[in-house]
Amino acid sequence: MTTQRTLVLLKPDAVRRRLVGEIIGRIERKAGWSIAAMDLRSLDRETLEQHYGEHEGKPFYEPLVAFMESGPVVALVVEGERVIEGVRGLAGPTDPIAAAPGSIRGDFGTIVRENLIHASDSEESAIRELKIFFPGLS
Ligand code: RTP
Ligand code: MG
Repeated sequence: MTTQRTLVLLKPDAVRRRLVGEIIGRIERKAGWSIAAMDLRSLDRETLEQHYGEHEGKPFYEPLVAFMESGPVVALVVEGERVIEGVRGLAGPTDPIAAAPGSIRGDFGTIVRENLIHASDSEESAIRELKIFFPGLS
């Protein structure tokens, strides 16, 4: 057993398009996973700079931060067996055009920036991101 925790963000497009229930439903239906924490919140620039620091200086960085500030997100901690890899699989590739039907981005994504969901991409990222978004979680 490799029980893990991952940070999931349902991005502002998911909230605006009322896809929160649909996406959380897909996560909940995965056997053995559970939601350890969840809330709707607006992200400030400082939090986003920390979260997306690896992309600073790239051409898509400023539009990405502006998009993530454009409305509330739903932040979740999802827990379970190999959940880091698992939620990335449910989400599909970054670019919705490349994402297969059946994945969240493949079914609902429009453009690469507005791709509905963030999920930590490794154990190291999960630990770093959970500290930013849920510092009180034991
Ligand atoms: P995320 O970090 O949000 O879970 O997405 P990811 O790992 O699949 O993709 P990443 O490369 O980390 O990029 C972070 C987010 O930036 C936006 N993006 N826009 N070429 C572009 O316009 C571009 N490339 C990336 C997307 O919102 C992507 O999810
Ligand atoms: Mg990423």
